[in-house]
Amino acid sequence: MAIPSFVDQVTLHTFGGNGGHGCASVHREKFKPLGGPDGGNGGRGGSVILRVDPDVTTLVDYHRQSYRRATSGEPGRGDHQNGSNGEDIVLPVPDGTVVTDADTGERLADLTGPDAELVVAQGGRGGLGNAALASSSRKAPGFALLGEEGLERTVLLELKVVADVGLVGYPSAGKSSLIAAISAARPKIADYPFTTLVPNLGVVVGGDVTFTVADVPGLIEGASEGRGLGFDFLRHVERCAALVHVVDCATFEPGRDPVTDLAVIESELTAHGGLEDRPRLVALNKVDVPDASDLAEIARADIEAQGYRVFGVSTKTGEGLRALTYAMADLVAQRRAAQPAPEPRVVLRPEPVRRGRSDAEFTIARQGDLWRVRGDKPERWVRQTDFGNPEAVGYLADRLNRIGVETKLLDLGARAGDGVAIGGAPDGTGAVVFDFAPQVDVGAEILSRRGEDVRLEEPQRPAVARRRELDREYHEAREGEEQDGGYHGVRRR
Ligand SMILES: Nc1nc2c(ncn2[C@@H]2O[C@H](COP(=O)(O)OP(=O)(O)OP(=O)(O)O)[C@@H](O)[C@H]2O)c(=O)[nH]1
Ligand SMILES: [Mg+2]
Repeated sequence: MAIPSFVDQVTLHTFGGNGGHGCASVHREKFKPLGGPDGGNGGRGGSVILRVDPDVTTLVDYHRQSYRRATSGEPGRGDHQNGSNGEDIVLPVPDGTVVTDADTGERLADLTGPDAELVVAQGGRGGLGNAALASSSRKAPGFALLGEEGLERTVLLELKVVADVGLVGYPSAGKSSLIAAISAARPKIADYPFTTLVPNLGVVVGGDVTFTVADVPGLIEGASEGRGLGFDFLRHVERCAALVHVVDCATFEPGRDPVTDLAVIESELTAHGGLEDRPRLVALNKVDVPDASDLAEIARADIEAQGYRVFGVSTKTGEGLRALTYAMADLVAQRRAAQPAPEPRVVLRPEPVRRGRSDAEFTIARQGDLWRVRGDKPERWVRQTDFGNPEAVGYLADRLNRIGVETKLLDLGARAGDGVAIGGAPDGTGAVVFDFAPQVDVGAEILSRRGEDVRLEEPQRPAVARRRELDREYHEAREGEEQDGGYHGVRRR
């Protein structure tokens, strides 16, 4: 299939850049062996941004190239050098582009107005280097935070032309001719059907109202079932304040006359739906042709009886165009008065909802045999952790404790050794699972000292290991005695 030159619906895959990792480094200088941590921060990943550009009228670029990736941030380096940020990529889109999340179906934005923009795929944050992680209690961190991955999002872009008045009618009724006659637009006009393949837009001045008019490709009976060019193009008149039926009074096609044509187009509009409340005008066109003028006069009474305002016009001679233009301007002005223009939204950033207050920073729920911790912070912290580095894991534990995850788990009845899952998809896949090893006092039972994490201990020195083993045997033996007064001996691994 040939590549089309106009596309008004496209699926776009976007990838934010990854954040650069922080760097763990120690300053080195002659005669200063302990120069302190000097690892720089990673740069943030670039974002993919959609921005309205009035010069762009089609989504065809994204049809040709539907994967767009922003660059990643650079990692930090020693000597306090921060990594550079990844570059954002800004994708120009036409005014009136509606953006929907392809996975959830959520409407993300309706981009109207110049420079309206949407950050579709946010780049990841860079990780802090060990210089930034140093504090009075942690003077020389031997770890840095990882950069976060950029967001990935697949979106459906849909162009809905932003026009005040929409022209509808049979092919060759003179819709494009009407736009050409009342505005400076110069759409293609020809005497064969389906000359117009993409909507044309024109700016019209009627009295003191300036408004835009769009036509859509011609409709025929059965367009809703896909005949002709179909009726999908009607989405381009969905935003219009008013519709104008352009009716051809000079056609010799059998079975066609203004009243029937109008009824056919109306039933296509009904099949499309959502346009019922839009006021309509009827333009009986081509009255410069003598027979057409007669036919228009006969049809007028009938159509007016149906409640329409009717205008006999000729785009050739200009007859009736002034009255029609003023009537359009009136409808536009009424609509504008009824709905004050919404505040222009400039930057939209669909980000996960922030849970700001400290009591709502995380939630814990029992899921199967796991305790599932959810919350922006805990999930982000897990992503930033280099699990190959025990010190980094300890830092994570400290951060989680600081917001009270451990206390909450204990309150809920979690026991040492229970699985605790953080992050991952809503169904739990991809989460990081820990064994719960509380470090705070639980009654008289102290599992390990604060600042010490039994899970992370390196193989111990033989003497220490032997002492602990003896301790354990003793306690197990005592427990056995207390339970049933007997001595059960000691199981050995
Ligand atoms: N005599 C006469 N011819 C007209 C008038 N308006 C349009 N035409 C002719 O009708 C034909 C179709 O006009 P278009 O403006 O291309 O019609 P359209 O409704 O845009 O048609 P599609 O784009 O195919 O749907 C052209 O040959 C025009 O010159 C008019 O007022 N009088
Ligand atoms: Mg046309």
